[in-house]
Amino acid sequence: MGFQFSDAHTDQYRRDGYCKAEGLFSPDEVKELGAEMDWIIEEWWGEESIGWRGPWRDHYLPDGQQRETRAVFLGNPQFYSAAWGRVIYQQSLNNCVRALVGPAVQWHHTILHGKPPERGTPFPMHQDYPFYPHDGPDFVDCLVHLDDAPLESGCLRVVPGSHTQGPLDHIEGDHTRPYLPPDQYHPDITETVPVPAKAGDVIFFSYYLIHWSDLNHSDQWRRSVRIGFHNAAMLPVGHDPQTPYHKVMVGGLKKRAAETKLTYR
Ligand SMILES: O=C(O)CCC(=O)C(=O)O
Repeated sequence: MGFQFSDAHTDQYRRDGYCKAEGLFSPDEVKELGAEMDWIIEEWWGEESIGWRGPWRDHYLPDGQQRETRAVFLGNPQFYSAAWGRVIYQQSLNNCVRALVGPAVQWHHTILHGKPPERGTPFPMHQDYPFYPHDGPDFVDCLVHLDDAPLESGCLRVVPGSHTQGPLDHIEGDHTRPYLPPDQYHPDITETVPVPAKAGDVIFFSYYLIHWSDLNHSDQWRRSVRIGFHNAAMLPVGHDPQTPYHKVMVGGLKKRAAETKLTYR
């Protein structure tokens, strides 16, 4: 029968902006996906990264350690592994996503955030909205855990209910990844709730939810993969309505809005 999403999950998502589906991926699925992700990293990933760049590092890391963090970010694993392609259509994941954002759903992105042991990068407080702004609220990020993510591994931390504020002003620019102004939003002054997880768990969160995560202090990797989906009626902000928006449908049918009809040329 597989994993069942309950009303309690959807109620929490609407109220708090997030919920966790425990064991949504079986141990066998996690094993296959984890092994294929490791293969992709080994085969394709070449660049040592410190993680997100920007002045936020001065506010989240001790003196002298601002550039000592490490991260593996890898986008679009479905370009290299069929198992990762199948994930975006996986029935139990799909059922949850449709319960949260509606029956017609488009896949938007898949990206690995790998935090190595001891110095896996933190993420500053932010919403995901400024990274991929769309014209509505029904955009859900799904954090698929390939490893256990206890507190000390730098698990996700959230501000419950913060999604109701909609998009907030972030510090943005060529010099930084978007982050919330630390004089208003910072772990020292803003109460957050940790959401530890086990391998196979998926945390669903609204792209309006304020969240962050700390350094990985543990001696284990913390690999999680964020998969973004949105209601198919939503378009990226600034999109030319005459141009079709080609993103993969993973649930239901996409209605045509202002776009012109397709023509063979
Ligand atoms: O999983 C984490 O450590 C944080 C990830 C995050 O901030 C994001 O996916 O936007």
